[in-house]
Amino acid sequence: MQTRITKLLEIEYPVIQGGMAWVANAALAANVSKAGGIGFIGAANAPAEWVRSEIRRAKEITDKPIGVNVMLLSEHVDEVAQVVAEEGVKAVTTGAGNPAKYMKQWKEAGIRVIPVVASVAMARMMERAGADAIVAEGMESGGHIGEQTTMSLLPQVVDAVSVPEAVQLGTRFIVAKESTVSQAYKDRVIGAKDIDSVVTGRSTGHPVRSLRNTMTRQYLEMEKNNVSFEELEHLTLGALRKAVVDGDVAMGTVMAGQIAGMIKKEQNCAEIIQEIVQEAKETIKKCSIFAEDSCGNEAEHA
Ligand code: TUI
Repeated sequence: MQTRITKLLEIEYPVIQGGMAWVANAALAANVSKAGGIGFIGAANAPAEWVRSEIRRAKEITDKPIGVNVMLLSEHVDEVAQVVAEEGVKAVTTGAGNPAKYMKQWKEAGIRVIPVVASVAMARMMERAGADAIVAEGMESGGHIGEQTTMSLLPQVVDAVSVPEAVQLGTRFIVAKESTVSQAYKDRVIGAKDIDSVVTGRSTGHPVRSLRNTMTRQYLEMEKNNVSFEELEHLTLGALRKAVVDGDVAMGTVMAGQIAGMIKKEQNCAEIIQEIVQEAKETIKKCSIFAEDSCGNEAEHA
């Protein structure tokens, strides 16, 4: 299954694993890459030396290309950017900001730069700044989100830029067998219904999607009552770690996309990727049948 993305990243299948904070460590990233996609270590707010050691750990597990997701709001972002360039990875994805400042440094180190964007304007800006590809992320995603749905964002980004666009999965890989998140977190994702997905923080300008729990109920109530930014911050400080590491899914932040409602079981990274590829192949086959018009002639632009 060759696409511009598989060629760019020298991978087997066009499947990118989202660089989820606390979740996407060397074990998850390396196993996604081993299975033919490309795994990304989520640097999130971690210190640069943690990122260095995770890159090295991932390279011990697999020779396949791996990447790092750089979260641009991190206080360690300059050091993380440097470590990524020093250690050498196949690709960098970025989130929660504009990575233009690091583009030259990464490209000189031979790294493919793939900004994650939530708007057409940012996609255009990133192409001009030299991005090799773009991930368009809709507001159904877990974690820090923009305003557009994937359904409207993606075709507009496709029309606006000529660099390749990629499909990225996060939530599905949270429940991978190789994912080291707490069992309580995985169980919440697997048990989630459509309406369990909520967005907190709209009033602060940093909207975050997660699964409804005691914390989100308190948070939304506080937002309704115009409680100060500091008090809201206090409620969620360290809360993702609480859910991922300690398994506190009542007071922790259980970040997940709306797609959690469709995720029913734990699977190996290889099983997840094979299933997606199989379904994609079947869809492509169906599309090619529909590409013939009612007279059985092939459509011109099939
Ligand atoms: O970054 C993500 N998802 C994330 S980051 C994260 S850690 C965090 N938690 C709470 C608050 C802030 C960060 C958890 N999940 N996805 C990619 C993404 N990037 N979504 C939206 C954006 C984005 C937003 C604004 C990209 C660029 C942007 O530009 C702002 C600017 O600088 O103009």
